[in-house]
Amino acid sequence: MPAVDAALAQTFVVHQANASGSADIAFAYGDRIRAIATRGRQKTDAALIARLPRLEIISNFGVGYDSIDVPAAVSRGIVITNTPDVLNEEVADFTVGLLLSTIRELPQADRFLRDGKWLHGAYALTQTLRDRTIGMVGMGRIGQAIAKRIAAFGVPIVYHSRKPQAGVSYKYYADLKSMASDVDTLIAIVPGGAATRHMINAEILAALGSRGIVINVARGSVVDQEALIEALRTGIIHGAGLDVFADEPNVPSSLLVLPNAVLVPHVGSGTHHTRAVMGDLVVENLRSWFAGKGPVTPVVETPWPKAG
Ligand code: NAP
Ligand code: 8YV
Repeated sequence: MPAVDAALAQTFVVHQANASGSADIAFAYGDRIRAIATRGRQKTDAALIARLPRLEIISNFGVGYDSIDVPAAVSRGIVITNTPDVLNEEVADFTVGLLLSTIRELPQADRFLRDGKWLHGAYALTQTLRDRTIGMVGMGRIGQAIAKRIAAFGVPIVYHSRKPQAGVSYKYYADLKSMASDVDTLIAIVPGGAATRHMINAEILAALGSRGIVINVARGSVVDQEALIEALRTGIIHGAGLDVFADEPNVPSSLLVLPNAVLVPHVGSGTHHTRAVMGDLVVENLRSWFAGKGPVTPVVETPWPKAG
C-alpha cells in the first residue's frame, strides 16, 4: 500500500521487490537487509531467509503468515510479526455477507436481473439460513467474531478446532467429520499451512451432504479444491462461497463455470479502513523493534520477550 511504503520510507532505507519476487534485492542488498515487510502474496521461504544474514524481523501484512517459512526464521532467531485483531470485525462482517450471498444467491440474482431475465419470470426460490446449523472450522479471534454475528440471526452454531476454546460455550467437536455429519454449513477460518492442508476433503464434503454449503475465508489450502469442484458439480453438496483459492490469483475454469459457487478475490479484509490499520501495525512492529522495544504483535512461534 502506498501509505505503508511512505511510512516505512520515513524511518528506513527501503528496497522494493519487483513483481517477479525478491531475488534481485536479495542479490544486490542481501548483506544489509535487517527487516522484511511483506504480505501473503509473496513467499518468504527458507532460500530467501538464507540469503539475508543480518535479517532480524519479518513484519507480515495480514494475520495469516503461512507464506513465511516459520521454522527457517525460528532457527535463526528471527522474529515474525502479523496483524491480529485489527481485522476481526471486518472479516467477520464480510463472512456473514458471503454466507448470505451464497445461500440466497445474491450475485446470481443480480446477474439474472441485469441479463433482462426478470422480464420473463421471477427468480427461482433459494435455500435459506433459517433451517441451518453452522459448523465453524476454527473458533479463534475471527471465528468468534463470526459466531457472535451468526448467533444474532438465531441460528445454531457448533465448532471444531484442535482443542476446546476457553470461554466458548458452543458445542465442541474434536472430530471434523462428526461435526460435518451433524451440520449442513461449514465456515472455514483456521490458519493455512501443513497442519490444515485439505482438512475439508471429499470425505468431509460427503459427510456434509447434499444441502451442504461451504464458506472458505481461511486459506485455499484448507479445502481440497478439486474435491470441492467435484462435489459442487455432482450435487454432493449444494453450494460454496469462496474468498480464497488454492493458487491465487489463478482460479480454474472448472470452478468459474459452476453456477452454485460465489467467488470473490481474497477481499475479506479489503476496505480502506481495515487495510490502513493493518498497514500501521506492520510499520509499528518494525519501528518498535528497531527502537529496541521489541515487536508489538509477535506470532506464537516467536514470542517476545523470549522464554527463559
Ligand atoms: P486464530 O485466532 O489463531 O484462530 C485460529 C483457529 O483455528 C483457532 O480456533 C484454532 O484452534 C484453530 N486451528 C488452528 N490450527 C488448527 C488445526 N490444525 N485444526 C483445527 N483447528 C485449528 O486466528 P484468526 O485471527 O482467527 O485467523 C484465522 C485465519 O483466517 C488466518 O490465519 C488467515 O489464514 C485467515 N484469514 C483470512 C482472511 C481473508 O481475507 N480471507 C482475513 C483474515 C484472516 P486450536 O489452536 O485449538 O486448534
Ligand atoms: C490479507 C488475510 O488481505 O490477514 C490475512 O490473513 O488473508 C488478509 O487480511 C492478506 O494477508 C494480505 O495479503
